[in-house]
Amino acid sequence: MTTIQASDTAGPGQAAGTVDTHCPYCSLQCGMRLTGTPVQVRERPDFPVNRGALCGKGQSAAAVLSPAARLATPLVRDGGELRPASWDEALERTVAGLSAAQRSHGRDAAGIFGGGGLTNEKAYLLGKFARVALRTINIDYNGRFCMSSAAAAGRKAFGIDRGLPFPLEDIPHSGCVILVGSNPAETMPPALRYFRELRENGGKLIVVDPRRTRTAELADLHLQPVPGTDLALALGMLHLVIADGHRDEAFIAKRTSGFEQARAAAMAHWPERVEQLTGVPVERLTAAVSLFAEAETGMVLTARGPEQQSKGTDTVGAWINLCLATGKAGRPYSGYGCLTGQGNGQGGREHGQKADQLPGYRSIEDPADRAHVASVWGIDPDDLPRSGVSAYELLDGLGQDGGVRALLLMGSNPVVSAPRAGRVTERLRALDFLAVSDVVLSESAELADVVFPSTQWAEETGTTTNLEGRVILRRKAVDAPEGVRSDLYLLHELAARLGVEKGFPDDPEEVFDELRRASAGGQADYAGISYARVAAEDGVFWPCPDEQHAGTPRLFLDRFATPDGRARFAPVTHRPSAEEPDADYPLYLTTGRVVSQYQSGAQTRRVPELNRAAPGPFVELHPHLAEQLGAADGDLIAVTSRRGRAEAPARVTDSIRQDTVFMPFHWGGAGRANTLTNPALDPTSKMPEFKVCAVRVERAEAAR
Ligand SMILES: Nc1nc2c(c(=O)[nH]1)N[C@H]1C(S)=C(S)[C@@H](COP(=O)(O)OP(=O)(O)OC[C@H]3O[C@@H](n4cnc5c(=O)[nH]c(N)nc54)[C@H](O)[C@@H]3O)O[C@H]1N2
Ligand SMILES: Nc1nc2c(c(=O)[nH]1)N[C@H]1C(S)=C(S)[C@@H](COP(=O)(O)OP(=O)(O)OC[C@H]3O[C@@H](n4cnc5c(=O)[nH]c(N)nc54)[C@H](O)[C@@H]3O)O[C@H]1N2
Ligand code: SF4
Ligand SMILES: [Mo]
Repeated sequence: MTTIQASDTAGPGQAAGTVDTHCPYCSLQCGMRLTGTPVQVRERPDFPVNRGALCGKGQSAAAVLSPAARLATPLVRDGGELRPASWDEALERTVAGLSAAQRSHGRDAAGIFGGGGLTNEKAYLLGKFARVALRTINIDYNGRFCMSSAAAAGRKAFGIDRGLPFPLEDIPHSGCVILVGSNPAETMPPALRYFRELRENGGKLIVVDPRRTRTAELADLHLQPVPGTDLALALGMLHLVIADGHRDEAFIAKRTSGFEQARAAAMAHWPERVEQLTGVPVERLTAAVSLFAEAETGMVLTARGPEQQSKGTDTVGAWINLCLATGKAGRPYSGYGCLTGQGNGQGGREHGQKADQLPGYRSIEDPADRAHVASVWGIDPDDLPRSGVSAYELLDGLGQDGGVRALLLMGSNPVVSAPRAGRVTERLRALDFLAVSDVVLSESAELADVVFPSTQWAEETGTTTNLEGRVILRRKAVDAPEGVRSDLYLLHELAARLGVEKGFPDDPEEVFDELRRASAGGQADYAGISYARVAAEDGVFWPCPDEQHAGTPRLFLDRFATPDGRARFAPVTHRPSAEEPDADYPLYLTTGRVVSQYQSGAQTRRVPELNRAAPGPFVELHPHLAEQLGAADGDLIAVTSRRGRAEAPARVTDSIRQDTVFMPFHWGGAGRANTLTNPALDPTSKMPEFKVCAVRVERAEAAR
C-alpha cells in the first residue's frame, strides 16, 4: 500500500499527511495535492498555472504508483527470459556490457538515450555521466522528437530558446492568438481556460489544423491546411501583411534585422499560389491576416503540428517572421511561443542530454563553454567529448559499424514512439547490450538485457521547468516499493563501478546545486534558483543569475537575446514534404494525441479509467473516403506506407480533410502509427517528419 510520508517531505505550512507537488505528465506541470492512504490526487487551487484544474491523466496519476502497475525489482536476461535480480547483479551486468562495447569498439560505442520527462537533476546527471564516466559523444534524447524545431528557430530569431517568452496568464490579455498545430483541448485541457478568457475579453482565436479539433471548435477562425504546408501558409500571410500595408515599419527598423530577404521570399507566395499549396481559400487567409494584423497585440503559438516536419525549423521561422513584421514581439501581450510538451521538455534540453549541449544551454563545441563546465566538473576541458549524432540517427545506427553497441535508455519508449519504429525495434535488438531504466515494463524495456526500476514523480524530489520557463519543485510524497531506487542512485553506482567515485551524488538537492553552478553565466542561467525559493514563490522563471534576482517571467521587452539585441527574420521559402502522395500512396497520414493517453502509453495504458476512455488505436477518416473504401465506423482499416503496414478500426468524421487520415501514436502492436511514419529529418533540428507521410488506405480484409 502506498502511504504518504509527511514528516520530512511536506512543505512549510502544509498539514501533516498532505504534500503539494506537480503532475508526472505534460509540460503544464499542473499543481496537485497528494493525500490519504492509499495516496489520492486532490486539487491544489493555489498554484497559478492550473488553479486547481487537472485533466483525467493528472487525476488518475496515482494508479501508476501501485506496485501492481510498476516495476518493483531489477530484471536481467537469462536464457532469453527476463528474471528478477539484485541491484548488485544488474549493476555489474550493465558495467560489464558498457565496458565490453567500449573495449572492442572504442568509447563512442557506449551510448545514452534520455527523455524530456526526466527531472532537471536526472537530465543533468545523465549528461554528465555520458561525458565524464563514459566519455562518449553518443548521448541524445526524445526531445528531438518534440520541440527541437521550435528551439532551433527560436534561437536563430531571438538568440535564446525558451518555450514561452511570457507566462500563460498573459494570453487572455492579447488581442489575437494564432494556435498553429496545437490541440490543447486534448493535450493541455487546464490551459484551455486561458483561450476561453481571451475570447471573453474580446480577443480573437485562430486555429490552424488539418482537423477540426475540439480546440478548433473554440476558435473565431479555423484554417484547415494540407498537412505539411504551414510554411506556405505563413508566407502567404506575410505577403498579405506587406501588400495590405499592415507592417510595423518602426518596429522593423528599430528592433529587427533581415526583413528585406524575408519580404522577397514572401512576395513569391501570393494568395492564390498559397491557396493552391495549402488548400486554404484566399478569403480565409485574408480574414486571418485582418484579425491578426489589426489587433493591437498578438501572439503566435506553435506546437507539434508545424514543428514535426522535415522543414519544421523554417516553418517556425516563417511564423516568427509574421510576428516580427507586424511588431507583435518584444512587447507586452505579444510574441511567438512554443508550447513544449513533456513534463520537463524545457529543462530536459537545457542541461546536457542533447548531443551538442552542455548545462545552462552551453555549446559543447564552444571553447569558453567547455572550459566553464569542465571546471565545475573538475576535469580537463580536453577530456570533454565533442558532439554526437541526433536521436533518430543514434537509434538508426545501433549495433552497426561506427554506431552504439551498448545503450542505456532512460525515460523513453522508442519501440512505440520513434519514427519508422519497425526499423528502430530491429536496431535495438541488434545491440550487444541494452539497459533500460523505467518505472514500468515498457515495450522497449521488454527488449533489454537489464531493466532498472526507477522511482518516479511522487516517490522522489526534483525540479522540472514547465512550458513557461518556470522552474517548479516536485516533492516526494510516498516511499517507493522496496527494490526501487532513483535514477540518480543508478548513475551514482554505475559511475563508481566505472571508476568515477566522485561527482555523482544521489541527493537531488545536491545535484541541483551543482547544476546551478554549471549553468551560471549560461543562457539558461539557474544560479539564483534554489529549492527554497521555488517552494516559496510558486516557481522561479529562468534566467535567474543570482539569489537577489527576481527571475524573468517575460523575455525580450527591452531587447532580444541576440548579440545586437535585434530579432532576426528568417529567409525561408516553401518546399514540399519529404514524401508527397502519389498513385501508390495517394493520401496524407498525420499523427498526434488523444486526451486520455500519454505518449507511448507506457504509463497511461496501465490506468484502467484511462483505458476505458481511450481503449486503442484508430484511423480517423472523412465520410467520403470511408464511402470510397466501403468502410463503416469501426471497420478494421489497413494503412500502408513505404515503411510498413498498421491496422486499426475506422473512426469516420467530417472534421478531417478528405485527403488526410489521422492516427494517434499511443499504442504498440498492429495499430502502431509509427510503423508508418517517415524518419526524414529537418536539416537543422533533426526533427523527424511525424506529421506528414504518404499512405494507402484499405479495408483490412480487402488488403489481405
Ligand atoms: N493527452 C495527452 N497530452 C499530451 C501528450 C500526450 O501524449 N497525450 N503529450 C505531451 C507532449 S510531449 C506534447 S509534445 C504535446 C503535444 O501537443 P500538441 O502539439 O497539441 O499535440 P498533437 O496531437 O501531436 O498535434 C497537435 C495538432 O497538430 C495537428 N496537425 C497535424 N499535422 C499538422 C500540420 O501539418 N500542420 C498543422 N498546423 N497542424 C497539424 C493535429 O491534427 C493535431 O490536432 O502534448 C503534451 N500533452
Ligand atoms: N507518430 C508520432 N510519434 C511521436 C509523436 C507524434 O506526434 N507522432 N510525438 C513525439 C513526441 S513530441 C514525444 S515527446 C515522444 C515521446 O515518446 P517517448 O519518448 O516514448 O515518451 P514516453 O512514452 O513518455 O516514455 C517515457 C518512458 O519513461 C518512463 N519514465 C517516466 N518517468 C521516468 C523517470 O523518472 N525515470 C525513468 N527512468 N523512466 C521514466 C515511462 O514509464 C515511459 O516508459 O514521442 C514522439 N513520437
Ligand atoms: S494537463 Fe498535463 S500537467 Fe495538467 S493534469 Fe493533465 S497531464 Fe498533468
Ligand atoms: Mo513531446
